[in-house]
Amino acid sequence: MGNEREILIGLIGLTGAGKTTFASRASGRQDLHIGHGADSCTQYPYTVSFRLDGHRVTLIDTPGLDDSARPDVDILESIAKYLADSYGQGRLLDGLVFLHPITIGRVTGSENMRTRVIKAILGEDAFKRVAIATTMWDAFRADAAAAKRVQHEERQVGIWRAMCERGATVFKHYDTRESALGIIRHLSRFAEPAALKLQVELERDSRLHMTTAGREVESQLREQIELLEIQLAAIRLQNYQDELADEDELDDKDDEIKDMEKEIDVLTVRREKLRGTVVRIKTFLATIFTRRPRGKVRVRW
Ligand SMILES: Nc1nc2c(ncn2[C@@H]2O[C@H](COP(=O)(O)OP(=O)(O)OP(=O)(O)O)[C@@H](O)[C@H]2O)c(=O)[nH]1
Ligand SMILES: [Mg+2]
Repeated sequence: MGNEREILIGLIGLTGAGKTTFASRASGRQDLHIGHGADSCTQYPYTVSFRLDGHRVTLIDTPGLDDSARPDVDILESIAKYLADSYGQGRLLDGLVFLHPITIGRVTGSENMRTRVIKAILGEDAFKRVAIATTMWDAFRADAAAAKRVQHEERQVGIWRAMCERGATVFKHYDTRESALGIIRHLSRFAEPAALKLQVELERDSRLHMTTAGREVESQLREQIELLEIQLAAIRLQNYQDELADEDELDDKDDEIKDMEKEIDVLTVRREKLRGTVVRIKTFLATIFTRRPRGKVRVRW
């Protein structure tokens, strides 16, 4: 086909959200490693390709984001490196499937933080290239699924609203090939792929903490450290005022203080690591050939 091209689509989401299952359903591949327990299964990003409607579709399956309430600098760094490398090779994304298991109940603080980071990585211009696919609908009886539907819809007026208003589409993904291909066709509707905000920003300045996503993670770390410091000061003040008579209670407070101090240390180390992280875009010769041509100029091979 004359206008055949490769459509590149990334899969992101929590560990166990069903990213690899989605890739397997879409491609018909039976040999992909699908998780069984709660532990994360996919360890490194890899690609799966297949043909659809005369195009080559390549899905990038990625390791899951974890559900901890702490902002994770290592995950941001590995996403940034992957995006920087593919950008350097001139491989831009057509779209992203953000998989979200509906087994999660109401919106949590960690989901909120994670979504803010994802939005910062993408940038508003890329929201229209996002399909938010909720998974695990078949895991519920009809009545429980009805309750989940309310939570699914609440997210569209809550944490996903900004994305939806700028063109992201929410799908109920029913774990079938047809459902997966419908989402992929939806994301294949653009004539060209596009750079994400993080890629454009890293090209200008390779310091991760200077990007919008880096700033977002840094401000989340700062907020958590500040909150812990306030709580710690309050406990110390109360200890001092009460001069607690009960020894056991004093010991409990000591443990609590130690745990909080340890947590502050962990968060501080992460913040320092973020400030020292540089992610360079290495431009390969291939970029000259594969970057999309400006105007009407066509690149000849
Ligand atoms: N019932 C049901 N189970 C699903 C669905 N999607 C995935 N699963 C199951 O959920 C578990 C995790 O699925 P994976 O596809 O490995 O999840 P993942 O997002 O790739 O996880 P990581 O690689 O750890 O990030 C597996 O046991 C799947 O069989 C779904 O839509 N419905
Ligand atoms: Mg996986």
